Parts: sequence; structure tokens; C-alpha cells
Amino acid sequence: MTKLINHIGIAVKSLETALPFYRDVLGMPFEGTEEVAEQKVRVAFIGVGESRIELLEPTSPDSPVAKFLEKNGEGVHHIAYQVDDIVETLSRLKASGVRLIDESPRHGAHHSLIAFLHPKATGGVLTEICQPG
Ligand code: CMX
Repeated sequence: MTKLINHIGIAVKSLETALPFYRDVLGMPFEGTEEVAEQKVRVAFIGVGESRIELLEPTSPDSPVAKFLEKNGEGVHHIAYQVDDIVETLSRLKASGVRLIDESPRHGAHHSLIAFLHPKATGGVLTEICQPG
């Protein structure tokens, strides 16, 4: 299904506050920011080989990331596995009885297509599948 962790999403209250640790202290490559309106987040991309850390800052109080921060504070929010064909993967997961949050793909960062699986179906880890744009 997948050969790569596309990214790990980390919920933060503020990109400006969180970014210097990754960029300046750890010395990791900062690859820019993007607002993903559909998910109500602003994202900072930090390269790790072929994968990325994505810092997620909510842009609205009703963002899923705002709710997560309220309940848990800052920390790992989700893991995204890269797939070649998200529609085929979703239909296979659905046929296997996996509880899906998204039955069809949504728009993610970098023109990717993304869909989330419910953490209650994945051992407590919010899991994303992601087809690069
Ligand atoms: N990781 C693990 N578990 C999580 C979780 C997360 N990120 N977010 C919620 N949960 C758990 C909660 O702890 C809770 O468990 P309990 O019932 O045992 O307490 C349960 O899931 C329900 O959580 P909730 O706080 O009541 O929140 P909701 O059900 O309203 O929403 C979820 C949870 C996962 C369905 C929702 O956040 C969602 O649809 N997420 C997918 C979209 C998303 O997260 N987008 C932001 C990132 C976008 C991007 O990267 O581009």
C-alpha cells in the first residue's frame, strides 16, 4: 500500500513559536508555509529526507486542530502514509470495514489528495493517507 511516511503532523499553537526549534536548533530544512483552507490550518513544512514534519496551527476555533490543542495541548496529531492511488486505497479500506472519516479524498497541502481514518479504528493514531499532487 505505501512505501513512505509522507509526513507527521504536529499540532502547535503558533508556527512562529514552534518553528525556530526545528529550523534553528535542530537545523532542519524549512520548506515554507501554506494555508489549507479546507482543513482550517496553516502548515509549516520541515524536510526530513523524502518525508516531512508538518507543524499545524489552527486558523479557526472550529478547526480540528484547535479542538485537539484544547483537549491535549501541543503534540503529535497524525501520521500520513503516501499511496499511489487514494481512491483505490479508500475503497479497499472501506471494503475491509475500516472506519473512515473521509469516504472520498479532500484537498491537502501541495495540491495533494488526502483522507483520514478514524483513530478509534487505528489503535488511537489519527491516520491519513495521502496522494501527492
Ligand atoms: N489522535 C488520536 N486520537 C484523537 C485525535 C488525534 N489527533 N483527535 C481526536 N482523537 C480521539 C479523541 O481523544 C477522542 O477519544 P475519546 O472518545 O477516547 O476521548 C475521539 O478521538 C473523539 O475525539 P473528539 O475530541 O471528540 O473530536 P471529534 O470526534 O469531534 O473529532 C476527529 C476527532 C479525529 C474525527 C477529527 O479531528 C477529524 O475529523 N480529523 C481529521 C481532519 C483533521 O484532523 N484535519 C487537521 C489536519 C489537516 C492537515 O494535515 O492538512
